[in-house]
Amino acid sequence: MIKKIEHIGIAVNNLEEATKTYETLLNVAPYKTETVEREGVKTIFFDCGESKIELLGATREDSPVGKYLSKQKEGIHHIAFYVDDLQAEMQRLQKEGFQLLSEKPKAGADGKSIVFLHPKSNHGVLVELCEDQTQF
Ligand code: CMX
Repeated sequence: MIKKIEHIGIAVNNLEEATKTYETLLNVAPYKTETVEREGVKTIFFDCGESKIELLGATREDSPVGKYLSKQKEGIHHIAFYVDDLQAEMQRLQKEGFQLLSEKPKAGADGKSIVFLHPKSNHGVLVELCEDQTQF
């Protein structure tokens, strides 16, 4: 079951500048910085009530965020939903015809197991499903 919006991912060209902007906007300092080499991304997390804001900067041009920034302007890159049972949600959505971008959950940033759904399945929005990391 989907429980809440866990975070909104925002792709930015300059992480340092964007961090200052969001620090001022949210009036809070980031609680975490993490690089996920496999995804070619550096992330900065801000607490935002029940949800979080994740700033995403590319560490490689050929990474998903690098490609996104080369094709589109910076902005909202994905919405992440927190689920209580990732495997069950994956099976449910696959049966419903959604395109999952990996067969198994992967280790994501901020201690989460994650799976993405292709934006074409969701009317142009890249969706992430996540749960607290249980493996890896
Ligand atoms: N939001 C909405 N649309 C997107 C998108 C995004 N974030 N990224 C790509 N697209 C669109 C493109 O504009 C393009 O649309 P058109 O066909 O209309 O031009 C289409 O998707 C391209 O799809 P594709 O050819 O299948 O694939 P790409 O090589 O562009 O890759 C995607 C797109 C979503 C499959 C890839 O980015 C991916 O696997 N993402 C999941 C992993 C990820 O994003 N990791 C970074 C975040 C990690 C983290 O949060 O820690």
